[in-house]
Amino acid sequence: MLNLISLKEFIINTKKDFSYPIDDLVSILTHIEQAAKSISNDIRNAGLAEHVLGTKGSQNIQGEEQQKLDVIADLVFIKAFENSGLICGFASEENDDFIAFKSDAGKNAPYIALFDPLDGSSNIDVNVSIGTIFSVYKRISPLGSEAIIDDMLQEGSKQILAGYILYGSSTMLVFTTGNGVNGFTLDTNKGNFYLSHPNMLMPENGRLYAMNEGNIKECEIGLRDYITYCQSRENQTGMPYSGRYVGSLVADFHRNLIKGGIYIYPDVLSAPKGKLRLLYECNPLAFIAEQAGGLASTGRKRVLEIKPEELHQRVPYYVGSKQMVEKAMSFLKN
Ligand code: FDP
Repeated sequence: MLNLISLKEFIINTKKDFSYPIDDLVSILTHIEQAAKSISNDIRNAGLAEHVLGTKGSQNIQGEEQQKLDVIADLVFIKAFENSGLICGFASEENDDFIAFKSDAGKNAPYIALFDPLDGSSNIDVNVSIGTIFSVYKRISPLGSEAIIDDMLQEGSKQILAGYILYGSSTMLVFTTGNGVNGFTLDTNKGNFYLSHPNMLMPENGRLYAMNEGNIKECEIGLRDYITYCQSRENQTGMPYSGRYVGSLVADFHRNLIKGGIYIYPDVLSAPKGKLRLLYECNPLAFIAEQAGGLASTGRKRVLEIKPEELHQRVPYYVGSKQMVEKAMSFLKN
């Protein structure tokens, strides 16, 4: 039996790497861990419980149909944080506006959290991998007051913690605090996450590309040329790359993190600014990608440098192995 290191042991052992109070990091991750276990449990038993599968009959602010599990996961995270004394404000793609926790514990909390509670929700009902994406920032409003919109609209480069939970063939928690990336697997018998993927590094190059190619005719010419290059023998492997698209960003990202590859969601006619949300999806995974040696770009600009203008802002997204993202960018016209 391996000598397993639990999530908590790992954080305490590496506390020198975190520039904020270590107790805060342990507590925030413990809250996320507890919530993730509860959501993972709901997902694993989804087909057997009436309240879990299917649509909720409502839409989020972006006009997307909400699944029951989207709403359940959102509430689980809000509840986890509202009286934690750690998080003063919470925003997610499921709510129109951010939530400022109004209790004394909320007003005196030093951090804010941004969540995509359940990413890849169109895969929920068909038993395909889905995920949660999160990021944490230090608040900029004064302690003792309610969180404000400026707390939420910070550049991704200011994240102090970002990660995801992948509800795949096993449940994994992967995160960074700015000192590399580590992955933990949920031991369902013990109910704990243990270090399974230490110091994750994304291969510099790869032969997998992930994109919804149904949109290819609606993309700019440079991207069409890049996909043709991927499918040709002109690339560094001398063989066509393999197309792999789960349609759950977390799952596609995780595979590329381990095997090398690129994920692309460009601006298309039906989504002129791209589909993915800067705050809840692109920034956290960009932080992880860069910490693992990869890159994240809009195709023209480093994602982590964008100053957000609104909560639900979308951007085109190219993320993955460094050389693949650079190559894709070289095909795009300025
Ligand atoms: P979903 O709409 O199912 O929640 O941003 C969300 C996302 O999934 C990503 O996880 C996924 O990569 C992408 O959208 C899928 O979009 P398409 O169906 O347009 O390919």
